[in-house]
Formats: sequence, structure tokens, C-alpha cells
Amino acid sequence: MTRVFSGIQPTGELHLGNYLGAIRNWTRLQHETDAIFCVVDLHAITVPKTPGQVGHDSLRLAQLLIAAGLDPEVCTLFVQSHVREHTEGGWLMQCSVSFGELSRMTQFKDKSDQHDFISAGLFTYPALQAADILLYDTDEVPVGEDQRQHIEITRDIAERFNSRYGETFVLPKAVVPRAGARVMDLQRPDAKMSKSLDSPKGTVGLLDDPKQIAKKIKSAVTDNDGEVRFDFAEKPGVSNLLSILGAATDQDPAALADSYEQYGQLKVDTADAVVALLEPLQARFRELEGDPAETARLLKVGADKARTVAAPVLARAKGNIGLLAD
Ligand code: ATP
Ligand code: LTN
Repeated sequence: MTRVFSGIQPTGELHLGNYLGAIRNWTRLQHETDAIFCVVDLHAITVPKTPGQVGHDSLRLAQLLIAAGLDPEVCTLFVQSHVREHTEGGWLMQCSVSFGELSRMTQFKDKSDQHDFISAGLFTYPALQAADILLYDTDEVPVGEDQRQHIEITRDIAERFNSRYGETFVLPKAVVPRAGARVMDLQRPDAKMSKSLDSPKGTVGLLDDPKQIAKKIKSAVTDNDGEVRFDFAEKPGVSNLLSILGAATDQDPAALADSYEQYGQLKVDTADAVVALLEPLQARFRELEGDPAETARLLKVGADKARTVAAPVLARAKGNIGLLAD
């Protein structure tokens, strides 16, 4: 069975873009593949955090993922720092990647521009990500377009390691979903909906209450020509609404456009569809939120499962390097 691995950072509250563009796809993949999903808390501390914040955010993210439909009995869901093989494997990866290669990573360039303190961990971040992926003999990594470069460097690291020390790692490939799943900011439809855009009115949080959701969608920026047409270049605001409605109701956005005469009805229907889509997720989240011990138990089961895969692969890598056996 195809082994799938992906990771998500516990930073900020998840939004509709994360759900429609990534997490909903994960919930499907868990039934079709051998899927492993990781809350990458060690990646989150590459930028400074206040004490306690990452742990809190990791638990909440895990609860949201479960509420969104990841079933810890079907897939493997765990927190990165619970499986020590990641840090150890990360070091092996750091020694198999060059300073020059890491210097070309665009996520590092973007993030180092946003912070005063640039940690060494932020620079070597892709080496830890390579360990995440390679420790599970991963075939496919479902990620957004922005992560393609990190999967490429992971392949380069794996190839270099294999040629230096002998066949050790499986070469993974990135699987980037169709562009259709990209959700744009409701106030700035030229920019993707994002945690870091700081656009509260343009971002639908997965835990926003129905009134807030309706208000945000009804005040979404459109245009003045009044025609409902699916055309992202000319009509980004209207097209974004059609694309959200289409994704929420499993319909083709271009075909949906034909059934609307005016923006008002499109907004009402989009708001209703998003509220209906998120209601069950929110209800499940409230239940999990009330029982953090149960989530902790599920995450422990996940970490135990993950370790049974990661430990032998790490041992294989160490053995192939020829480190003195302990
Ligand atoms: P940041 O603003 O900090 O980069 P983000 O909101 O873009 O955060 P990430 O944590 O980088 O989200 O991404 C988590 C997953 O959600 C990734 O697979 C990413 O491709 C997907 N994703 C993020 N934003 C969108 C969006 N607007 N539409 C579709 N998918 C998205
Ligand atoms: N770098 C990714 C998060 C991430 C990841 C991974 C994704 C860390 N490890 C392994 C896929 C596979 C991000 O910033 N979205």
C-alpha cells in the first residue's frame, strides 16, 4: 500500500483554506493509503515561542484534525517531539545536506525576513523535514505548492545518503492538489487565505461561529459589473466564492456560476454551505476540547505506532553509515 506522510505546524488557528486545500484531502487519503500525519512541534520552535504555547497549540491542532475527520484508528496521528527518532534522524540529514542547498530555500528567505532572531534551526529546518519524511519509507507527500522545494531537497538528501552509504531511503514524491483547492482571502481575493496575512475579516477560521462566518462571507469583496462568472483573472472575488461553494458542496464552480443571477444569492448560499460544512467539525471539536486526556491518549497510541516504523529505518541508516553499534 502507498505510504503517505505529511506534517502541519502548530501555529495559529486553522482556516477554511487549510481545510479545503489540505486537511479534507488527508481525511480521504487515510482510507486509500497507509497514511501518517504529524503535528510538527519541533518545526514550530524554529521561531521564538512563549513558554507553554507550543504544547497548547499542538493539543488544539490535534483536536482540530481529529474533529475534521482524521481518525486515529485509521491513520497514524502523532506529535513530532514524542518520537525522538525525528531529532536523531534530523542530525543525519543535516550532515547530508550542504550549506549552499539550504541557502537556496525560499521558505527560509521569507521567514528570516520576518524575524529578528534567526535561529540555526530555522536554517536547517528542511533537514528535519527530510527526516520526518524519510524515516517512514514515504512514497508520497501531500503538500501545498510552497512545499515542493522542501520535498525536492528531501529527495536530493536521500539520493546522496544512498549513494554514500548504500541503499537506505525510499525517494518520496510531492503530491500537490489541483489549483482548484486554493482558497483566497475574502477581503483580498488576490492573496491566498493565510494565517500570516493578518486579515481577520478575510479569513474564515474553522472555529468561527456561524454568525461570524455568514458576516465574513456576505462582506466578501467582489466587483461592480454584477455578472456571476467563474474567471479568477478578471473576477477573483466572485470566483473565490464560487470555488468555496463548489468545494463545500462537491460541485463544479464554473457550472455553479450559471445558476446565479446576482452576487447576493451566491453569498447567502456560500455562507450556508460553509456553515453546514463546519458545524459537525465544530461540534466534534467541542467534545474533544472537554476531554484533553482522551486526546493525549490517542496521541500516545499514534506516537507508539509511528515509532515502530521510524525506529527500524533509523537503525538501518545508522547501520549503513557504520556507526559503532551500542
Ligand atoms: P502561513 O500563513 O503561516 O504560511 P498557512 O495558512 O499558509 O500558514 P500552512 O500551515 O503553511 O498554512 O499550510 C497548511 C496546509 O494548508 C498546507 O498543505 C497548505 O498548502 C494548505 N493551505 C494553506 N493555505 C491555503 C489556502 N488558502 N488554500 C488552500 N490550501 C491552503
Ligand atoms: N514544512 C511544512 C510542514 C512540514 C511537513 C513535514 C510537511 C514539516 N515536516 C513533512 C510534509 C512532510 C510546512 O511548513 N507546511
